[in-house]
Amino acid sequence: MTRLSLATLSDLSADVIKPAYDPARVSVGIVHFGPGAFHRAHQAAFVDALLATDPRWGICGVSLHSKGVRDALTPQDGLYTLAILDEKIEYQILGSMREVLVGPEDIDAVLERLTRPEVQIVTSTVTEKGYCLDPNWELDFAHPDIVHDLAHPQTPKSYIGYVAEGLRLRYAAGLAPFVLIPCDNLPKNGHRLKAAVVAFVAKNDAALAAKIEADLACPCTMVDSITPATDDALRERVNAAVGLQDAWPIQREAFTQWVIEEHNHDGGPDWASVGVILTDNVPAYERAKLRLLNGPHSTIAYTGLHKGIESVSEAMKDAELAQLARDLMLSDVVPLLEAPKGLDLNAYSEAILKRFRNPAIRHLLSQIAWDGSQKLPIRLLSSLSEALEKGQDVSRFGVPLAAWMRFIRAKAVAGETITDPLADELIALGKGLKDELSDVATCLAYRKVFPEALANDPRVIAAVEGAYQTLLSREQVAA
Ligand code: CS2
Repeated sequence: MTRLSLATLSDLSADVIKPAYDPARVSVGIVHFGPGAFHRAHQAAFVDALLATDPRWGICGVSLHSKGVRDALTPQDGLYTLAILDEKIEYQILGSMREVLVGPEDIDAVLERLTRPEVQIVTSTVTEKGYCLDPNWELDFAHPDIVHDLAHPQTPKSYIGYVAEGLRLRYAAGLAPFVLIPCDNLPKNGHRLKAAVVAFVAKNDAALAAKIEADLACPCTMVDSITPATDDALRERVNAAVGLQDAWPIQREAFTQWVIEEHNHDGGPDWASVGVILTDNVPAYERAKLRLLNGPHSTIAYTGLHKGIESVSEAMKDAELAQLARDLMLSDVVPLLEAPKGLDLNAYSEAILKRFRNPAIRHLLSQIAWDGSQKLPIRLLSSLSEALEKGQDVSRFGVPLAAWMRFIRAKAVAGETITDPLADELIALGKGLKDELSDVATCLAYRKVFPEALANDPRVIAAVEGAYQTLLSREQVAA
């Protein structure tokens, strides 16, 4: 089968949506760290729409660890297929990713891109752990990559190290800083990223840190689109539909949302023209999304895996899990939130539940279960703390927490590992559990996930113990 590329664009099946511009004439104006599935399905699609009228915003993707994206996309001239799998199925070729670099192999090239005058925006989807923050959301100076980058700032490994060195070089060249737009599911992502960069730079150069503090625009964002990882089934389906071979197509639902805090960027892209919401109230959107979508997502992931269920839409067919997700949203979380202007949180929750039921998408619970130590505090524990403050009943919050504890235990017993930056410690924790109620205290004492005040609250202990007991009894029945 012929490979997708600029030269073969005209061989695509007739109903495939093609770029509305000539990708060869696009210049790179954005450097993006972490060109994984989410970025390529979400931000790269907004940029693709932008390129139809403004060719300055092509993306240079930078992978910090793996070569896979570069190796797949370079022979395709950066082109790939976005499969939109929903009530309507659509295949669209995106051309916004103009090149892909691999940090460890191309440090100089990455730094060169960051110091081009026409590169005005740096974005990231490096996941929660890529920001190298500690549990207080401050830069973790003990993180091995940060230790390395402070000692060798000109050959960075971390995202923070690249941004810091890029900014230093820009100031040295008399250029204005780029606008830095983080796109990860992290509350107040812009504020936290900027604080981390300033703290990093301050270690070596206080004057430069002060300049960055004063000049750098680093808006907060909320990003949303369900994007399951690519598998062979998707590759086969896409190749058959588009009529060319694509080594790394991407899939997502039709819904996509990007909210960016208003910020100064003279001559920047007209984001609003492609449907990006610019607002001064990102926190309200971000809290609603993290707690009403991601919190229930993680809840369904751990409870669903415990029941032997594989995907979100299957889990939503399980009456108990569907009810759990709905009750958590509508009864426990909605009362804690302030709605962004014009958004009805009950309708928003119902729309999320409908997205979870989307039968055209197979979103694996095992994928959502990745990085639980990073996700649970953001998605669930923040709501739990506020529910405690308000004196709300917190028993339902015990269910995902207990299920996560059993997930770790199951992996440890099976001799498997988990995808989590704290995997080794968590597997050791799992091995030490005894399959009895005392496990709850052992897990709640794990300070990298559970803050002391929360872990010692009798209402939390009771909620988690109650849920844990139920899971243990089910396992006994199943055995
Ligand atoms: C999911 C998210 O994998 C996960 O943890 O909860 O990737 C989720 O699908 C997106 O945030 C939706 O916008």
